[in-house]
Amino acid sequence: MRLSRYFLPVLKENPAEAQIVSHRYMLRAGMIKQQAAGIYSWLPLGYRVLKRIEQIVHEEQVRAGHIPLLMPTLQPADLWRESGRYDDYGQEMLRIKDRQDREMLYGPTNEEMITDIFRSHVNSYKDLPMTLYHIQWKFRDEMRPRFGVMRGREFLMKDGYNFDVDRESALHAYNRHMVSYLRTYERMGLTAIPMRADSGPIGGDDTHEFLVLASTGESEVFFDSAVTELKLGNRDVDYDNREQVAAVCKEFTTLYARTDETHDAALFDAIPEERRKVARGIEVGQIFYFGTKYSEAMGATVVTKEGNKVPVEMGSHGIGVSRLLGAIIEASHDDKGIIWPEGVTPFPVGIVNLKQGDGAADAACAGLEKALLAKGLEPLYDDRDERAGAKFATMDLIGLPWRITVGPRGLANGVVELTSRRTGESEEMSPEAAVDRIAQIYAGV
Ligand code: 5CA
Repeated sequence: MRLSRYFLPVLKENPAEAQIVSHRYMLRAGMIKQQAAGIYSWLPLGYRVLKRIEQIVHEEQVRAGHIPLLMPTLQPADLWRESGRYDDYGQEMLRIKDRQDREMLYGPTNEEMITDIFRSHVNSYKDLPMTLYHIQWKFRDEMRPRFGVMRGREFLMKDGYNFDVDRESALHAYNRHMVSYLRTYERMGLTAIPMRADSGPIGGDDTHEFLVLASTGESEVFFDSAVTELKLGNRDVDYDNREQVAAVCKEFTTLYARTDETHDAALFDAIPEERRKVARGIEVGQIFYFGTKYSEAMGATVVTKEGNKVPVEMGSHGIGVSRLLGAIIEASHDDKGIIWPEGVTPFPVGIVNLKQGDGAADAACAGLEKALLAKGLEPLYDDRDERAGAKFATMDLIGLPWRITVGPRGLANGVVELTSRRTGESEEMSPEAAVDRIAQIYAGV
């Protein structure tokens, strides 16, 4: 993509309405535009990151054996009357009437609708286990939408729902989600700690929230600092192997880590003092096991192997897809701008032409662009007729992890400069070597 032809409306000034760094940088980097309180347009750069995050979420859900589908944003009120949540949900639910005076709502979550789909088509243990998920816009009329996409009213969520014949299988589905989430967040360059939490309006006994530590987080959290050292890494997890999946969950949930809702001072005080941490965190996901809460209310049953008709066991599992952009920026930035982890960056590399209009520099940039594209890596090429300083400032603000700088002086010696956004370190090399290095870096992402 050439910057002269792109739509990247960067702002020079800090927007007054942004109180936290991620919101400020998302506005300044031209990623989003507010259309109403808590409702945003996703401008091209923001949209690219959103799609990257969605892609990672999809890949890890499919890897865990979960099946994508798509449910609508608008739902009939009658479904929610069946579960009793139409009245319980209160003012957070946006209620709408269509021209026939039928009561509808903009879905804040989809337990009722997925249970309806299930009961219409499935009735035997032979079709289980089954986990269906979608990535779809939700609406919650939050009392205080704030911090940009972090607490929106309209926001993108991945929500998945497991259906199992018995409690043990449903707990395996819960564990499977936990492991798939750990992998998902790690691929985005995040450490998200599963913490025992409260189930709120979704209901159920077992629930964990995934928290990214950040001083601007909305939740107060209490944990053993050793929990931040745990990494899933590249280990090969067989999602059908219940013991193996349970062992990973045990590893990640044994050390003390809780939100303020479930905090237990006595247990916390038992941790060695130097490892006892109180901090703030951003909730980027939550998993729930609630058994037969919805299936009983809505008549979703299956016939077991023994021939008994039982309500199906369920849980639901959410990832805050749009919120993740804010969380990643909170965790990865400096005073010049965003620093995208390679896994989610909108473009893998930027090319800065120091002397637009210089024959050799223009040709070298075009050559780099072509060579990178041939390797499936689309660069953002700053081909504007601007000062070098302005070009560097834009690249630093939008946070591409790598930059190739091309100028007549270097080219006279056969070299360009490759710079890491994170460390600021630069290295001179031939254009071919720079392309190979970038390809190598992204081969493992
Ligand atoms: N049905 C369940 C799981 S599928 C559910 O709705 N869970 S939730 O309420 O915890 O939401 C899932 C995730 O969506 C949260 O962990 C959070 O990351 C994100 N989320 C919730 N509310 C908002 C909001 N107002 N703005 C942005 N993201 C949000």
